[in-house]
Amino acid sequence: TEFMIIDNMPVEIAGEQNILAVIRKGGIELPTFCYYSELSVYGACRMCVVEDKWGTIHAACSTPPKPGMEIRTNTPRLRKYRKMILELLLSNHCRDCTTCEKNGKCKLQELARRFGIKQVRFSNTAGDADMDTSSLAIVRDKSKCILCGDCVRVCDEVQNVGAIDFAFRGSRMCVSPAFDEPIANTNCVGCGQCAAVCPTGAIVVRNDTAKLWQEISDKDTKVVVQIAPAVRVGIGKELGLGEGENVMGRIVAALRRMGVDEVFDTSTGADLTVLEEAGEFMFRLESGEKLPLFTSCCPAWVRYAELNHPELMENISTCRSPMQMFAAVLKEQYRHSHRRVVVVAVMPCTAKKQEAAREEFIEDGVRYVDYVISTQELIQMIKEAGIVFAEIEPEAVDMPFGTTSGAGVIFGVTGGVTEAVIRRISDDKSVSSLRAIAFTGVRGLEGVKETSLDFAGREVKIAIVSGLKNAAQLLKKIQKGEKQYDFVEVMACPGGCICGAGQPFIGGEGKWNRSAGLYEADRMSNIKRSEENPVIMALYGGLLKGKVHKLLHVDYRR
Ligand code: HC1
Ligand code: SF4
Repeated sequence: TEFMIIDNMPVEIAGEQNILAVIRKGGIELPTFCYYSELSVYGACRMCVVEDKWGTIHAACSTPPKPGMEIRTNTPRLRKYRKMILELLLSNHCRDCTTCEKNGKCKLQELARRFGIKQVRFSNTAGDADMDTSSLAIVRDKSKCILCGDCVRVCDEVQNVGAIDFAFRGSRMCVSPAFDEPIANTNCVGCGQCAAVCPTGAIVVRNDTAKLWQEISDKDTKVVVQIAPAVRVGIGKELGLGEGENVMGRIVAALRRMGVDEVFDTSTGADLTVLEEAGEFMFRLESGEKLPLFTSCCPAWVRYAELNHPELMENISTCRSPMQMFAAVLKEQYRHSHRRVVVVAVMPCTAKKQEAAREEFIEDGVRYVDYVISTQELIQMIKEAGIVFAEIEPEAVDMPFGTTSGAGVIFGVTGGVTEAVIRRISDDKSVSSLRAIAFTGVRGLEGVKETSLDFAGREVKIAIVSGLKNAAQLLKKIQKGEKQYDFVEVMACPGGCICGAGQPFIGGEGKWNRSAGLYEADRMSNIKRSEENPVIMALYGGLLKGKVHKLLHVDYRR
């Protein structure tokens, strides 16, 4: 084993790319604005500077570890240097912290507090707010940007979109879409990953909570809420519980206290999606047409395909996303309600806000999904209402759509849709077959997975990708003929919905807890297969009769 010395303590080097990673492993929370292990190293913010034994200063993020290296992370010089950087950043940054969307979660605010910045020695050159509110998913304010470039790199390196980049030089430098267009007019897909990594309030998730409070307080409005699979394992940590803990029952209870009228689980909608998508898949396998079939539940992926691969649109499943299927069912169910009915979706996702506003999902001027609230927004509402989440008693969702299957719940993690569809189409309905499916390679948070299965005497090939860059690379191989698949699951966010940009941000290992939380929910569910969910059968025999196409499918090519 090889070691380096960090603040007089030996720390093992185990393949880390830079000393920053070794230092953090050694238990020192070195500050940075621009470092994420998933992104390329930019080395712009200089907050992670350290000293070697000769007093030379290095940026830890871009210095490779060497055995025997001696590093100090906290010397008078380094403290002075970091304070200087923070003061320079603050001198050019608006300080309306109390009214900022990022208040309490801003890294600049956090580090200013941590390093005890009590005054800024430079004059304030911050301009006025410079807002771009054109997107339904994200809001940009250039005046809060510290030029760390995290958003630029995630959009390009992880999502292969490149909607934003650095523009101008020197003091005019900023991050902007090409030609300073509003972001909504670009190829942005609304995935929100830029907001997830932004350390300040320069890019945030759009906040729609005020409108929802308004609806809740309106006595003539019936507020019906559906909760996405991934939310239950993403919300707990910030409300005093464990990362990845399934707190669905508490969410339901909290929403009721807030005053909503009915609460349901989007996993029920996912069960509908499984039946429709599996049916569509079997039909295409038989006809041999429009293969591979691409999944359609992720709206950022659908948008990406529309913008970059119009030729693939006929391969994308015609199934509406579970959120939209369920919303259509709910609107149909309450069609004759004497009160105005609004459907609210609590989602781990920012792109769902855009999906809800698509013209395909508006009928007679009314949306199927009236409001999409991110997990983070729900956290804010719970806090605003003064609900002590960790102490609230869990409650069950409402009837008549109160049952879900484990297959529907695992939609929230990459590979979940595929596993649910395989459960549906495999002939062997035994418990051992169920277990075997879990070990075919569908599980795990890797960005690209492959599996195959026997169906009606032929080998069916499947790919599962998350992160649009991974999707783009796979598409290239498919189009070049290097790879051939029958079914491809795509989720825009790396890891799937559990890592959606509407969730509290987790870098690193926490996502495994969220994934484990959903698989545990599946294990604990006494219905494993979507077709065994009694609600679904009742729907096909009742409300959906003659309306399956109208309520559950969509043609994105209109
Ligand atoms: Fe998802 Fe889906 S799984 S897209 O990741 O298919 O957002 O959680 O709700 O619609 O069910 C998100 C999650 C979610 C849909 C389902
Ligand atoms: Fe890029 Fe996604 Fe941000 Fe749009 S929302 S700018 S696609 S990272």
